[in-house]
Amino acid sequence: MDIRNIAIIAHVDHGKTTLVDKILHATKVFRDNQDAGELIMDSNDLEKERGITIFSKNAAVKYKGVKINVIDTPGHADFGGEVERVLKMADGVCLLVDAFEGPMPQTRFVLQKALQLNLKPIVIINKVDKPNCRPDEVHDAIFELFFNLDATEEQLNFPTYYGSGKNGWFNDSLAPSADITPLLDGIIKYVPPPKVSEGSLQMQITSLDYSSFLGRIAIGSVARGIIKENQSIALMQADGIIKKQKVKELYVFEGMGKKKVTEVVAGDLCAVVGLEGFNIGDTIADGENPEALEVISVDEPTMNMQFSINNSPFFGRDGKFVTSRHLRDRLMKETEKNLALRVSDTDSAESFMVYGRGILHLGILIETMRREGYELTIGQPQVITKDVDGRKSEPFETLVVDVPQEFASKVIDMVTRRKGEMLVMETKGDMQHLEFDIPSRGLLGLRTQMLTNTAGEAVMNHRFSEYKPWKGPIPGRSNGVLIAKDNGATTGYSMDKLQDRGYFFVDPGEEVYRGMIIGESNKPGDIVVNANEGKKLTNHRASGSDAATNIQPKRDMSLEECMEYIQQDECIEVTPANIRMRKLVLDEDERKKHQKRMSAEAV
Ligand SMILES: Nc1nc2c(ncn2[C@@H]2O[C@H](COP(=O)(O)OP(=O)(O)OP(=O)(O)O)[C@@H](O)[C@H]2O)c(=O)[nH]1
Ligand SMILES: [Mg+2]
Repeated sequence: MDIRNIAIIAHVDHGKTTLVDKILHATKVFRDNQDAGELIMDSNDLEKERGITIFSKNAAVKYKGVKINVIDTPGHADFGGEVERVLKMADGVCLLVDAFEGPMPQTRFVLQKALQLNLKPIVIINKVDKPNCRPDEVHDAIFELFFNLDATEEQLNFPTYYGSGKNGWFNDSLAPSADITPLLDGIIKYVPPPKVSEGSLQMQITSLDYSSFLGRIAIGSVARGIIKENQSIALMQADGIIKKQKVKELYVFEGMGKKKVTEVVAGDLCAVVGLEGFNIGDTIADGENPEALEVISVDEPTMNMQFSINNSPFFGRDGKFVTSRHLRDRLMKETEKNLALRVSDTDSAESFMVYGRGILHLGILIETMRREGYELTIGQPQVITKDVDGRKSEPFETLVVDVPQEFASKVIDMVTRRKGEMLVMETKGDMQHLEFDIPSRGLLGLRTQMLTNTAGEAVMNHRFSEYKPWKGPIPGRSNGVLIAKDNGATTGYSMDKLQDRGYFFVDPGEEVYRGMIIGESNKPGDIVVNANEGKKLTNHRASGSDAATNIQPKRDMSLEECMEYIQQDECIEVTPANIRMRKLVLDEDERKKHQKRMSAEAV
């Protein structure tokens, strides 16, 4: 059978999943009367809600007698390692670039990986329906990017398609076509069929799927030979260990799902059920005569956070799973499928250290857990330092900010104070394009500050670059917080009186507890406030509703915003119904003693 294996790669939001959906539609994966809805490939609840792809996914279609395996990849930088791995299954890539934004940090990263693996690139300039888009300029910028990434002569001759995934067309010129068939023809024409070598079975596991019925499923492309149902194979691991195992079931990709088959021949992608204790990078080889493929590395975590049981006064109010045993089991289970995640025990039986690739990576895990009914407390995210050539080193990232001219100096000032160094400053129309090199620590909390200081106009993107020597202290949050003095419901009466001290994260009438963070002060330094006072004389009025109309609406903080907001002496209480920020030590006197001890130790 004629096969093409392609991965769709791009910066976040440049339209990968929309394109894959259009490919599924164009090749009639659905019956004509079947309404599949929008972005069917983003199938997970959180993906649908946030409109982003979190897990890479396989689909397969038939076009003009050719089977095209399509891999949709996530665009967010936290999942870059996953993209790198699944590229191992492809022979070509569709590099999508937004016709307005042009190449962004993640465009560079994914293209670099594709070029290194010598995959055939097809460039797609997407979203040409956008007003003010600049497809020709963007084409030049992409050429320059290829050039800077040391593309070969042949790679520099990349075919380019233009179009709009949203409007359902792609053509080899800017003239709109009726549909996306010009692009499908291009994929068959330019992407080479899979290279298969002669010899016995070899398949590298590059991705995994998880099913509650079948357990862990190994996914990869069969590089050599044939893999068969019930076959005895050798699972060859990175450390040289070879395990004899048996293939239980085999699947190939078809449409959006999988089809059970009895054998898969080299060149096709396949999913293997029945293997135990495998890891990404392991080779499935012939049982008699096993030969391993080159090991692939999985990206190391760059950030950690402490996960503990919920010990707030509201413990157990709305969660189903609240004990340290629940928490531990759930975290350990997660490491079976979440590859870049690590979990370790700590000195305390009630806390675990969780290591991940960034705020979004960890945030998604926490969000998933609270939806399943878990309660937990999470601490301030910390970057993971490493010893590199005898020096304490920390992760650095490339930060790109596009901002209207008038805010440029503010942005530079903000980033520089967080130990960022400016690398590029270019004018693009009436926007300023800035690039920085900044420690990952400096990025924590930057987004909110950036949006406040640029009237919401800044567009910022960043991705991990490398470990470099520790940059020294970086200033934390500049303003203090408003801390609740007592347990109870807040009242409009007292919140109204406190309005000139700052703004609130809670509404009047909301239940709070002593030591909980209920707002931000407009000055440095934390203040403990009484937000539960009732108006003395009017007892018969419902507390909470009085004077509420004059109070500024609360600032709603998402989980990720909270993660970037809290400082070292603070934590977040996460339950199925609530996300609350609080002080680690709830009692005011205890907290003062604790601070004194900490500062004494620091001297
Ligand atoms: N104007 C316009 N918008 C588009 C086009 N294609 C996609 N979009 C929109 O861009 C947004 C992101 O599209 P997705 O397909 O989810 O992008 P993605 O690259 O898969 O994003 P991630 O998976 O999060 O990296 C959605 O709101 C789409 O509707 C297009 O051709 N024109
Ligand atoms: Mg997507």
